[in-house]
Amino acid sequence: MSDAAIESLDQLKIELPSWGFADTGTRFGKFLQEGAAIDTADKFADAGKVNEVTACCPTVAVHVLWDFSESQTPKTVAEIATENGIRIGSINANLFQDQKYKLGSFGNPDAAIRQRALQHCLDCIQLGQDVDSAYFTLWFADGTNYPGQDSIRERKRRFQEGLRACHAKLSLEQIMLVEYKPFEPAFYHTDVADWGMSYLLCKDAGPQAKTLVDTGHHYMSQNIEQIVAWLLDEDMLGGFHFNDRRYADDDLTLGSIDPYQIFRIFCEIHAYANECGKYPDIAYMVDQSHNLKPKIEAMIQTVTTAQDLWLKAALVDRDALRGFQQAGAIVDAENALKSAFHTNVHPLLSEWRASKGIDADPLRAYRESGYGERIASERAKRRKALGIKSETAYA
Ligand code: AFD
Ligand code: MN
Ligand code: MN
Repeated sequence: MSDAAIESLDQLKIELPSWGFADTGTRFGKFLQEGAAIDTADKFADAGKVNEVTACCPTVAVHVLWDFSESQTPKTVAEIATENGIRIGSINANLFQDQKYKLGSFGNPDAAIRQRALQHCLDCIQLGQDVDSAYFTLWFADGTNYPGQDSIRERKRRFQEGLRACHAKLSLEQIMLVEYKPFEPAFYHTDVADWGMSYLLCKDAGPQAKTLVDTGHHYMSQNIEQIVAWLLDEDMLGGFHFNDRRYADDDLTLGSIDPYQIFRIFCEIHAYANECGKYPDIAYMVDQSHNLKPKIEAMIQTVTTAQDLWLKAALVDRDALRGFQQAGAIVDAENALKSAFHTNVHPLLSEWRASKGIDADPLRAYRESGYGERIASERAKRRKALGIKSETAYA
């Protein structure tokens, strides 16, 4: 059982978000970190370091407006990633920052703005083809803030039109991920608010469109593993954005609030693999951008927590569980999960890490490398030389 569990860790390739290494913040401001990445090369270097100490993060997700500039060709950016031992993963469109998107992007009542948003997406899809990216990820901030502001049904149809046009541009190698989120920044209705809306829009767009489950994008009481199970069973689970939340979409590190929920989500993945004989081909991506924790340490913490919970879920005795379920032996069935969840998997993780030639404790290895101190000093000098001022709290 434990050999198979260790082997299954090779399935868990975790994509890192470029934006998680730069100074970001909440709508109330930013707390700047000296070691935060200044440019894309820094972000890729940091992602490369996390991959070096964890051996399970070969790709980095990029945000087109933040990671690509006129001065760099996509190929150049892809080469910078390769130089750091990683590859570009998902291409994330940015349909929420530009002033023109005030009333939405694909959902905007103005056809000219919808066309601009679509063109941005078509450019992103082309960019993905230029850098051999497998995933094109869409998250929409679209929605309304007041009853009566716009027609909910008309906006739905605008999204169907825009997503069909995106899907038509995809190469055979690309998958389009449509992420849902119940609210924020729209506060009356969000156009793609739950898994059902994403599922419907993806089915309508075409066979290469799948739903992206951001683990922070659910109301407090929602059963996320049930959503994952349904999407898996319909072959519509495109992947995850990993983070945690206590109240809303807080982008806290995975498992920091509710590790048992992530364990139960991973149980659905392992149960699927146990039944189908292979793991689903989905994207496991981190989506966090921390204000308080040191960014690289927070990323290592998220990745190692995901591996820990994945291994625990792999240890559930599924044959015994099926027997308990058939027999209606509820206590035994629940205990089959709980005993796996309470198993200390550090020895198994150490065995896997030894097989990859890395330290059993990635965070310790990172701290002992002195990388954090080096980049803090080097980037502080660069910020000064570039005249990058520390921003006010309400930037
Ligand atoms: C925000 C959004 C969403 C998106 C992420 C990266 O809520 O999760 O995936 O930014 O653009 O967290
Ligand atoms: Mn997300
Ligand atoms: Mn989010």
